[in-house]
Amino acid sequence: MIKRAAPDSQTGCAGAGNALSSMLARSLPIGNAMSKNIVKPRTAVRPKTKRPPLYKVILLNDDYTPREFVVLVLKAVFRMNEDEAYRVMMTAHRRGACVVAVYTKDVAETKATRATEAGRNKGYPLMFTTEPEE
Ligand code: TYC
Repeated sequence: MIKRAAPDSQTGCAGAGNALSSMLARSLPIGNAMSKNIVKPRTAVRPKTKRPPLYKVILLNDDYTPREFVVLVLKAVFRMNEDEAYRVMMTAHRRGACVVAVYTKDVAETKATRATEAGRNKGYPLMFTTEPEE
């Protein structure tokens, strides 16, 4: 007789033992003492599927950075094509700010820093910030 441990109350992984049980049953001769009292371990393996929190990169408008330079930076750092970059630049220009893209915290901060530094290296006040999404 094959016993199964109680299903894990946190995961509800009651069915996970089926493959193991039938494998053991097949590999042992019927009536063999080894086929008795096989207990599935209670520690069910729970796959980690939680997604990391995401951060927005935000482009801020200013009165000095040339439009073409903003487009250049958006293409280089955020891998945008000409049309995407132009639209994002114009949205920031008209509304004061525009969400450029969403990444994990590390990637968002690295890209915002690189893009801001690209402006600073040319003497422009171009600014990218990050903030948690929602
Ligand atoms: N407002 C700038 C100009 O008129 C262009 C610009 C657009 C600068 C967007 C920054 O995020 C920005 N030259």
